[in-house]
Amino acid sequence: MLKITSAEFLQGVADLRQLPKNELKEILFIGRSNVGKSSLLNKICGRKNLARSSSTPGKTREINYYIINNQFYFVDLPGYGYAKVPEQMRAGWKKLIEDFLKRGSPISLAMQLIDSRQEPTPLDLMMMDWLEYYEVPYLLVLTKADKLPTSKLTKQLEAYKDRFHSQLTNGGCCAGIVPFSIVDGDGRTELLKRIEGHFEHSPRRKKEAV
Ligand SMILES: Nc1nc2c(ncn2[C@@H]2O[C@H](COP(=O)(O)OP(=O)(O)OP(=O)(O)O)[C@@H](O)[C@H]2O)c(=O)[nH]1
Ligand SMILES: [Mg+2]
Repeated sequence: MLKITSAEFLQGVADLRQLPKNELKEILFIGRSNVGKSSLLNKICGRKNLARSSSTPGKTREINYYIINNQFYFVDLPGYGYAKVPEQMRAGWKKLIEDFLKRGSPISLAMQLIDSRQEPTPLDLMMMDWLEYYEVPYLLVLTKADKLPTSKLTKQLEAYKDRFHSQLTNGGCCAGIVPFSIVDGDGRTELLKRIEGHFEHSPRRKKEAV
């Protein structure tokens, strides 16, 4: 299993011209505001305040690069779906994220986070469509799993598996669905194993937008 020995914030990117010069493999973290992205990053790195987590949604505005073990990047994408964000900013977000995904090869795996108590939002579904289109392997991570009783969590997992059956099979890009909780650490080992597994895959090819 992957062991994280060092994790440092490297830089925030608001424009793709600012991407780190040193191109290393990337693991992406994607999800709507407040879904628990920063908390998950901190938990899997075993750090308290690597990524700022807060109860105020919409804090993360840039693509944040963290360098892990001096070998690869964890990339925290800006949260979406925050109601108070002006329309112009929303359009900017879309372009930034789509251009980011288009780059192809460095992305090894994406974690698409969804609150385990909720259905995917239209923006979550759009994100998943992009990941499928750009052929990015991804995991659906159901966050805040501690907030559901075990029986409900099991049901929710089954519902997600049914709903995203075609993405999970037949050449779809979804590599699995993993419940996660920062409270009991559920899912941490699984994610570390999956990350390690995906580093061994060959790079993706670049694809043009339609
Ligand atoms: N109970 C519980 N609370 C969680 C969990 N993960 C995150 N939270 C809480 O959810 C809130 C939002 O978490 P963040 O990690 O800041 O969410 P984010 O997705 O980074 O949000 P933005 O950066 O604003 O987009 C915080 O109050 C966290 O403490 C979890 O697994 N269980
Ligand atoms: Mg955050």
